[in-house]
Amino acid sequence: MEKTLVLIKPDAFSKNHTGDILKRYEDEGFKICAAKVMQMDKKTAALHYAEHREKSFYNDLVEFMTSAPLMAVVLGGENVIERVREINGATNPEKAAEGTIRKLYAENGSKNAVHASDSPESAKREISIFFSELEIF
Ligand code: FUP
Repeated sequence: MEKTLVLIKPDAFSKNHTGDILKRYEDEGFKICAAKVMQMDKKTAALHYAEHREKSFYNDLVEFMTSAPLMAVVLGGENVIERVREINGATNPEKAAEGTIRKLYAENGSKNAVHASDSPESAKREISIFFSELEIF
């Protein structure tokens, strides 16, 4: 079964949108294969966002992602990587399609409610940052 990593980011998690967001994924038929509430440390955030290290928004991004608890989730199902990114919507909520999670819950292009892996390679790498094999069902 294809798997992807979703993060329900500190903005959405602190505003109690987690249940609504998980319901959207479950309603699409995707399975929750792993889940945990955690607060990312700087090291974990640096690993997860390694590809953005040189970007102007990197320090603010790490600051935000480590500022408060979030939920890390592994979702499984057919075409889950592509489908979850469609359900989440564009990075910037102003550009996100109606009904997408980011349109509904994101504050802006940084505090944007959710993360989802963008390719099979990213999914494998990102899942291994947050979960051990034994924690994934
Ligand atoms: P996405 O794949 O939609 O999560 O977006 P990116 O990989 O391009 O960006 C990852 C994260 O960096 C975003 F979720 C939020 C943050 N970001 C900013 O804070 N400012 C930007 O201009 C672009 C991205």
